[in-house]
Amino acid sequence: MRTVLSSNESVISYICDANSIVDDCWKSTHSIVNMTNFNRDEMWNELEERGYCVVPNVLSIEQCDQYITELKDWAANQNGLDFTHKSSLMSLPRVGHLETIWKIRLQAKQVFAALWGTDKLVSSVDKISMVPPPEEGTGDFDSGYIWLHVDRDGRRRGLHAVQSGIYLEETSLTDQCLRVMEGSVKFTDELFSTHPQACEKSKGKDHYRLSNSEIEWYKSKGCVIKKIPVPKGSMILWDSRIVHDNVKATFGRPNSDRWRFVVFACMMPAQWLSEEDLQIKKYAYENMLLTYMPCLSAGIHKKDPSLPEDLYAIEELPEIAKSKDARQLVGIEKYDFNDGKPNGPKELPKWIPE
Ligand SMILES: O=C(O)CCC(=O)C(=O)O
Repeated sequence: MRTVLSSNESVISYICDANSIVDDCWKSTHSIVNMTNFNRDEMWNELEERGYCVVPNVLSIEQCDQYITELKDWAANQNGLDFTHKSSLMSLPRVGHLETIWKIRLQAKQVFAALWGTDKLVSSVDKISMVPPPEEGTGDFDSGYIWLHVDRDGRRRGLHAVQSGIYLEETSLTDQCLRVMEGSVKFTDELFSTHPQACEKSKGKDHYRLSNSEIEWYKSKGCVIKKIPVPKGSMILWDSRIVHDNVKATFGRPNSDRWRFVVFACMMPAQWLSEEDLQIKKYAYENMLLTYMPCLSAGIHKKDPSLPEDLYAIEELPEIAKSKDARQLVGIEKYDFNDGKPNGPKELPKWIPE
């Protein structure tokens, strides 16, 4: 059964059927099965307690298969496309503007709308993860590489951003998974307050890679490292204070023909967008660049110098990226904040004083 999204002003609930999920290895590992009647409060409870939550059935199996076909067709026509990367994130210029990625991003908006209580949102146009089975050539299996990080400038305080991954393929524990330190969301402000060098290093970056001793520090707070397997068509939301990375497929895994397809999106209330953010987003859109924080100090991903100069995912913006809905999500088409519909939280998140 498909997810049914019903909305009234403040609460949107998810009704899902756990029987539609074939591989059941995820059932015992986290609380997704209890999330029939999933609603906004539940999402926030999970985000506050664990730092992440899993929303099943955002895309149907048929939609996922269609999008996978489109992405594989696109990839088959790219000369010199290299799928291997230490972090398995594809930062090919313009890749976030592929028509398929826009379709997925626009569908994911409903989940963020439920979360924030408004559909007036701005989004990142982020990297994607598209990883062929290492069994079929690259041999790029989990080798113990760890890149645990927070996507956070250490001067931020409290909740600022909720990130997400939209999964076109099922992911079980031996496939390439998101990995988190559960509960770490509660300690990241303290980490940066008590580790001034870490705070300094993270300044203006919204990305901070933890040292081994900082990982131990989170462990001493009771945070446990955990992989998050998910069913096909689901979405993982995470608070950017959570410590996370991803872990490649395990050698000898049962699903030896399984690809990884994840589209990343971070969406936040559009009324938090400043004039400065808007100028950054306009520049990024006009140049088809990849972005991360969509507001509250919007950020553009730097070009990966290891990529060939002339390799672009697409030549021109697809029509869908020029639609009103897409332009609103980018922030360059204004929402009507006086239409009587909810605008979401107004109060701006906090920063430490300069
Ligand atoms: O690939 C993943 O699941 C995690 C990606 C990640 O760490 C990020 O987007 O910050």
